[in-house]
Amino acid sequence: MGLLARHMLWFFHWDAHFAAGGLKMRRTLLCLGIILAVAAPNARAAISALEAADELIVAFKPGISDSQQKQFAQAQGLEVVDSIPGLRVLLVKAPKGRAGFAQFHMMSDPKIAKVGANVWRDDWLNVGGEAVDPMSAAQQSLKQIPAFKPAPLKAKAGPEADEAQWGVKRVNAPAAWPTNQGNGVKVAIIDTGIDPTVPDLKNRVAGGYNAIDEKQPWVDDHFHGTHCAGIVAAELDGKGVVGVAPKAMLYAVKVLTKEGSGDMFGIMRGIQWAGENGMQVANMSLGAPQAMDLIQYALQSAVGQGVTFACAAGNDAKAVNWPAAYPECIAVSALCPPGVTNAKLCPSTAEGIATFSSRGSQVAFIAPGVLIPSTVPTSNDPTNVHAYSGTSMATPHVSGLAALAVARGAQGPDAVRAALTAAASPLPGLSASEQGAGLIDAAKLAR
Ligand SMILES: [Ca+2]
Repeated sequence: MGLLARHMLWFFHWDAHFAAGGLKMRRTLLCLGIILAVAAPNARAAISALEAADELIVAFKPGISDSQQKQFAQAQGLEVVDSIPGLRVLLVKAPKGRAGFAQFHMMSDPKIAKVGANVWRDDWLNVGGEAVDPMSAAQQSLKQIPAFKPAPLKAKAGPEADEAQWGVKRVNAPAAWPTNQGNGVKVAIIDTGIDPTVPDLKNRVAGGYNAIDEKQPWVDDHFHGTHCAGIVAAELDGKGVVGVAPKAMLYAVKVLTKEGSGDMFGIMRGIQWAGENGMQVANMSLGAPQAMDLIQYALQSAVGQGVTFACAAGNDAKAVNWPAAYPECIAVSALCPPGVTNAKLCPSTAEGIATFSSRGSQVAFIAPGVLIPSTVPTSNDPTNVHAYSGTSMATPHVSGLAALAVARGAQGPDAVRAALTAAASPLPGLSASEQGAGLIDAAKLAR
């Protein structure tokens, strides 16, 4: 396979339904699969699969100037399509059928740090056909969980009790809020964008960037990024939902299209943007079950610039996916709600890891990831709140907790990871590969 190695990016959740007779699950699988760039919304996406395979990402070593990079590419017969100057990365196109040769030739060149295919992946979407029940029914079911006693609210009890969802309560975020709400911490959501018109997000979204096409808006035209954003920092206002760090500032870094598709170059450019623009935390609820060295290359740069990355472990119930498996990421597995049983997702009443959650030695923490209500665009749910399940939903809990750690004074990814580890405790009955250091208690991140 070599150059044409087929990676699979996942991006994966379940849509929760509470039918009159009981809990029903609709499984929604979004998987960015084999290269098939069909009906995609931008120019690069519109190119054919064969042409996509001819795109290469070339990372140059330090000291090679922009003009030297371009001269080098042209000398190889490569057309420069785009660039990430801060990373010394060019996106180039090889003549048809010549990409493999060009890659092989450049790999041994002393000017080159890394070179690889710019793999574009389309998703495929497998959605069940049931109508969505009102969210109030879901809320009601969650309130009836017998084994779960939420932490007492120390401030503004009342509206918050309904606003704080089970995941936010399970990490004890309300106990931190009287002294720490993540005030002003910059959190990038590297995803499908964020819908800033959602009431719970409109004062929380401070900006954004479209890494797929810099001239296009970063507004979410899917829902996944908006859902992750709400788990981090939805407004504490007595309405809708509330995030773990409700005074953090959100930045939408759009690297995936309205279909949930994306290419390696766009994801790298989004990561680099986070580093160059002072993001303190970045949420990456996306990944693939194969290593992606070029994405790690971008992560290393951004981590060096002070960004803490929380990354979803994956939803294939197997080994931890990438980039979560890289040491630059804090990998997060998905926790079931206590007392809720579901044959597919959470077969035991004992609090445990979700069946779908990937696991392994790289898992740093476990966080709530089943039946997580959060913000969505009106097009997804007219109430602007909907429940989904996945390590995609677990990860933003940890991003929010990381924002609390930053607000409390942790500076840089190592300090943030240490603060989160100190605030975590293992859950009984779960192995280290399932939960890492365990569940983080936000009360220990209070100021
Ligand atoms: Ca709210």
